[in-house]
Amino acid sequence: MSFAEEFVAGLRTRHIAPKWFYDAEGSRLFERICLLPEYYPTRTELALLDRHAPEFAARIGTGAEIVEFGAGASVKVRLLLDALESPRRFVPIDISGDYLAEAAATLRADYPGLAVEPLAGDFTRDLVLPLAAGRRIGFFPGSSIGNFEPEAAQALLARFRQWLGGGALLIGVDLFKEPAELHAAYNDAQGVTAAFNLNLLARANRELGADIDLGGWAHAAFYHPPLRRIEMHLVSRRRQVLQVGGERFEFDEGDSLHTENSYKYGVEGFRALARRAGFEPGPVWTDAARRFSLHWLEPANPA
Ligand code: AVJ
Repeated sequence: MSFAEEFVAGLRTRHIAPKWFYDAEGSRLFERICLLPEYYPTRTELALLDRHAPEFAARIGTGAEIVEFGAGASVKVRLLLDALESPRRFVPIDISGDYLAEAAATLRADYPGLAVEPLAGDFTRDLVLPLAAGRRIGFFPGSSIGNFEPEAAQALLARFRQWLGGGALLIGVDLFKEPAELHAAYNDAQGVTAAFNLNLLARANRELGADIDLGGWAHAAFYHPPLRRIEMHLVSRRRQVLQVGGERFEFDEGDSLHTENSYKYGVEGFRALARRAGFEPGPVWTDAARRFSLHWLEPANPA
């Protein structure tokens, strides 16, 4: 489904998938989130990638192909690429095509020997990957896996396992921690996360000719302990009617649009999920404060 179709359907169900945050503007806002003092995941994961790069390189081996799911600006993969011995090809996959092309051009300039073959598309749908060039290793950093309900996360991992055809997956997973610390990460003082959330409505104005007053909506993000997830919503500040795609949608004051879930895991809980998806979990790397984890997953029955 297109953004137009899913946005209209989402106004009906009051639930829109977070992948629609990432138009070029949303991708730029997300890059700003990654630099926020409150948003610990990016900083923590980068430090882990940096510290353990030689170990990852040894596991990945020479002449490998890296496939990154949801590559964005392809910043993190550089730490891997820098440590690898003659990587053959890098295939960044992202839903934001414009953004992806920009990032690929920069990468090509910085890694002259590397074949960079971006693939614009939705990795939760049927996407056709090129034939592997060398041992294929999946890279799924940032805890984007947290955007999926645990069952969908398991199905997605199982699909990655098939795409990797015997190769391993290096995946970043955000961990449980104090609710206050989680809350701060999604309610930053500068309001960048709020702007990122509201960009969904701005995007509808830009792309769908909607005329939504952004001032009529508030950012809400909170940790929900029973489901172990951060939820993000857009909350209507007043009674209002949205007109999109020839349809009318009424919102009362306090009505919400659910825009994102971000599940948090324990190390063992995530390894159990990976096993259910057909992986044999290998080593796990975490920071001293156990804020974030990187997992090495091998297929349980390699092809
Ligand atoms: C890209 C899904 C990992 O859940 O932390 C950041 C997205 N949303 N701030 C996350 C996000 C609000 C992010 N992921």
